[in-house]
Amino acid sequence: MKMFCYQCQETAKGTGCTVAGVCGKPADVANLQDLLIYTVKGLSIYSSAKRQTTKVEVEVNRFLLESLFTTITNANFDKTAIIKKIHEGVELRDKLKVELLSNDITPKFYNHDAANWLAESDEKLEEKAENIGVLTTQNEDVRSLRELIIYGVKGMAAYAEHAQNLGQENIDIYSFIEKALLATLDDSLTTDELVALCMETGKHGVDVMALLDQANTGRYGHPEITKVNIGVRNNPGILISGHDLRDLEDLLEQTKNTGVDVYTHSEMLPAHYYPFFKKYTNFAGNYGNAWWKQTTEFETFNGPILFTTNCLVPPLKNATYIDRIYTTGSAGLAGAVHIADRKGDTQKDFSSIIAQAKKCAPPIQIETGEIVGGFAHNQVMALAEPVIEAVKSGAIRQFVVMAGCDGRMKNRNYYTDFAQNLPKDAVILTAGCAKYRYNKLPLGDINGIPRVLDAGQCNDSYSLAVIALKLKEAFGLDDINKLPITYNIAWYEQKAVIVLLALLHLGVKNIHLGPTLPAFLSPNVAKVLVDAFGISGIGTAESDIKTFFEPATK
Ligand code: FSO
Ligand code: SF4
Repeated sequence: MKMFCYQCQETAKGTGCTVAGVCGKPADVANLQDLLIYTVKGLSIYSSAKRQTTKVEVEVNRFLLESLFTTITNANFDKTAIIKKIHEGVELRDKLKVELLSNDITPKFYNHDAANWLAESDEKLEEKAENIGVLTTQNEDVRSLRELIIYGVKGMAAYAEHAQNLGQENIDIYSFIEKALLATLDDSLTTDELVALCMETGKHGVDVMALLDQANTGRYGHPEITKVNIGVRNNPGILISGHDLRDLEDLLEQTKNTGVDVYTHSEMLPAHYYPFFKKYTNFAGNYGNAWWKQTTEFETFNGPILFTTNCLVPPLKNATYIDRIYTTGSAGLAGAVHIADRKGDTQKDFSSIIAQAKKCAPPIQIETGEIVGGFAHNQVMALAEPVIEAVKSGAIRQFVVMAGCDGRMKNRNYYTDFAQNLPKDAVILTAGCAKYRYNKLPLGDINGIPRVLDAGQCNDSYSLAVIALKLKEAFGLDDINKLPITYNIAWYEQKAVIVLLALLHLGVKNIHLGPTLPAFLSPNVAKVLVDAFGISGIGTAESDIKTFFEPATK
């Protein structure tokens, strides 16, 4: 076994990647990512102790988030960048250690290896990386719960980083991340205590998504119903992917009047729904589909592609676009140019991307038409009256939340079949890249309300929760589960884990999770989730539609 990773839905054989990642992550990078997590745990030993009495340095907070985000599936494949981060983390840890110990503060776990190991050389570092991974926790239930917490915290860090980039912070999120990471070093915790911590992770998941929602809408306005063009224009273009809206803002500012158009890919599509970005006349539309189709879509795009976050797929051997890939923030790929972070509140410098774009041919058209979206909480609530009326009159029988992620596996055709065959009086609520499985189908509308309501990116699942809570109020119900809403969620990586934990925290029951249940759930932990929350997997589209709609047809 060269590595062990089972953090995403596409993990090898549904049990774990042990030789190389199905995602393209080589064993050495996987092990170094484990060591980066270990480094953040070591840093947290000191930063959490300091945080109890005083403010912690901005660079420590930034490091916490960036490092966790860097290890999310499909974010960073650059070994050199990860090694650099580990050194940076050990240095930050040792600085805090000297400071605290000189003030006679000896934090809990100060004698743990994570608090003291030394990164003597890159070679030693790789050796170390092989010995601190997931499997060092022997008990499979404890391991399962520890990893569930870590993956939740990774998702939390991703959302907190986007908010941080927009100048919004919540110190409680940093404290909780540290607490959660330290809990995974604590052999005295019982499985019950770890389950409780998973639920607490969900609570902070709600908080971080609320924070990001506030940061996004505060700066860019509330998403509104928008038609997004999926064809192309005649100018050269830059394709921007990932989730970071601040990066998009900088790029649009710098491409203004340059003759270069900007297109969104995958999870950047919902940026079109924000009023702020509509003033950019070179913001041309959305090109392509969900992340995993990039290996063909980047060939025909012709221009540079900027990754602000995951999901990045390492280009295939015969790919022609590697020299057109740029990464920034937590994203990284060996061989691609990495655009440095902004200093303070200044813009990032995207001039090299724009210069390359000018020399490229315009994108080749692969689709024509429009997608409609922008149904985040504010917009849906503006339509509350007709929506409530449609439910009361029976025109809308049920909502189905189909938020989450898309992925490569063939069995995800289930979601297209499911959407296509839903009864005509059902409306889909969605967020995240899962929508690409059905957002171009002619599903029509009910009394003018589209049958696919897209709230935005995966973090905008928060919007769906807000909508559910408001509908609960409007219908005078005492339980969110009494609403005519079914949850059929598709997951892929760790942001979906925090979204799931957040929904559980909000009391949502009977969520169907597919296309397969996480490999990191041990049978006992899975049983806890089934017993307490009624979580289940999926069947066939036909049988699930029958089950979901049975109570209403009886
Ligand atoms: Fe998708 Fe990738 Fe947004 Fe994820 S592009 S899979 S859950 O990064 O974060 O929905
Ligand atoms: Fe495997 Fe997923 Fe981990 Fe990649 S992220 S190594 S595919 S489990």
